[in-house]
Amino acid sequence: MSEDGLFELELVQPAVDDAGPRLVGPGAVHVPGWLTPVQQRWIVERFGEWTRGPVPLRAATLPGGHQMSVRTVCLGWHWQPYKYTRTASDVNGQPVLDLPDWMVRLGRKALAAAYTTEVAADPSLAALAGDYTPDAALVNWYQDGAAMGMHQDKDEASHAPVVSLSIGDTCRFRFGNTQTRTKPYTDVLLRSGDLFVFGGPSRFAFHGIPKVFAGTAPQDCGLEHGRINITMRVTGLS
Ligand code: MD3
Ligand code: FE
Repeated sequence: MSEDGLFELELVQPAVDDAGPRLVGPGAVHVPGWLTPVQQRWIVERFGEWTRGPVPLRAATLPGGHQMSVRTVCLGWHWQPYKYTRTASDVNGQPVLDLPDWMVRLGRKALAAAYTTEVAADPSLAALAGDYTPDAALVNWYQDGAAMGMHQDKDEASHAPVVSLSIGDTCRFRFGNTQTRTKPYTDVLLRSGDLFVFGGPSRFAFHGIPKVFAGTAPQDCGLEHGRINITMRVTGLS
């Protein structure tokens, strides 16, 4: 069976060992189903508010002129290829929304959860969770075949972990290595409610979203179609 076929089979019939937390790389922890359906629906409502402005959801244009298929709204700091700014100078010049306190607290809980799971028990990393203070979040919206190519996130001056939350359609997430955008990599299905934390040596690994499986969002997540991904970051800027 093709790789695509295998993944699509897994969508309807998840592997039994798919439910627990998993260490995907050093410092990279996948915690399936971390957000409850109630939390997911509440975040989807906030997403509706964020997209009302002052900066709209937008597809960033890369330096070569290529427009990304993923659309993004930012909190705390506005990301544009390849820097963080306080105003959306590449969109409409408006100031970026604040990063809400609840998201900082959620980020701390996420880090503590990921680094205390049995697979990833790392007391030194877990101890840092209380001090974790993300100051930027990129909120990505995937619709109609949107995908994200392999890249590294290195516009941040800090090496602090990135916290990622998924809501809506299931996607294939490709977690690579720090040296090249090609193999070796590990493919992981990310479903609605999943948490992924990227710290330590995994912080600067190449990664991407080769595919979103349309129509796989669970009934109770608050989205009928499409996928939201929130990534919290510490920019290290001031
Ligand atoms: C590993 N987002 O916004 S989340 C991004 O699903 C981004 O929208 C994808 O890659 C998405 O930059 C993947 C997982 C993720 C996010 C940030 C990372 C993995 C990461 C930063 C460093 C290493
Ligand atoms: Fe990224």
